[in-house]
Amino acid sequence: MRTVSRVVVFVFLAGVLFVGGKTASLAAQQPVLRAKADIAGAAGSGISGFAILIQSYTGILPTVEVVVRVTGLVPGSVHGVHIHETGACLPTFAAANGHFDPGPNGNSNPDANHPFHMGDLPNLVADVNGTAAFEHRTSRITLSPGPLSIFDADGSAIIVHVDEDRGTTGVAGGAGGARLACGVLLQD
Ligand SMILES: [Cu+2]
Repeated sequence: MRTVSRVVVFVFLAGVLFVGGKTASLAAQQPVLRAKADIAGAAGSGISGFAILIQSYTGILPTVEVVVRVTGLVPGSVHGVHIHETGACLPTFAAANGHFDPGPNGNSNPDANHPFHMGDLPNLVADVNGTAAFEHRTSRITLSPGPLSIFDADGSAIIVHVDEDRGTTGVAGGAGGARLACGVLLQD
């Protein structure tokens, strides 16, 4: 009986090592993809910043580290940030359209399906110097091709809002209201 248990344990461990090794080799084959955006407020606002996105893999699952940094904000202010569904900031920031949300709900209305859009991100909180930054890892988007890719036919942009994102559903302006700054996301 004891010998049988040892054999079972050995076979189990061998299986774990085999699967683990295969996972590691799959991850090694996946490219690390990068994207960036130069973020700017309206002319004369003094608001500027950047976003850097880096995709990596846990086994076969892609995740994206999103780093956002913005300066020129009112000290202590809080601002909603999202990936929006169109890669445009001109002629006005409205050109970026609604929140990036290819599915499964597929409703880019900022006041609906929030905060469950694929492009929803944490708030930026400005320090005493008016600088705000966050690092956030998400599995809601990819940089690589696929149904969650931010590089779809019309691209994507990152929007910083005037107000805090309160994470509400169905409340007008609850996702941060008017648009303070914008940056088109580009492959890096
Ligand atoms: Cu937004």
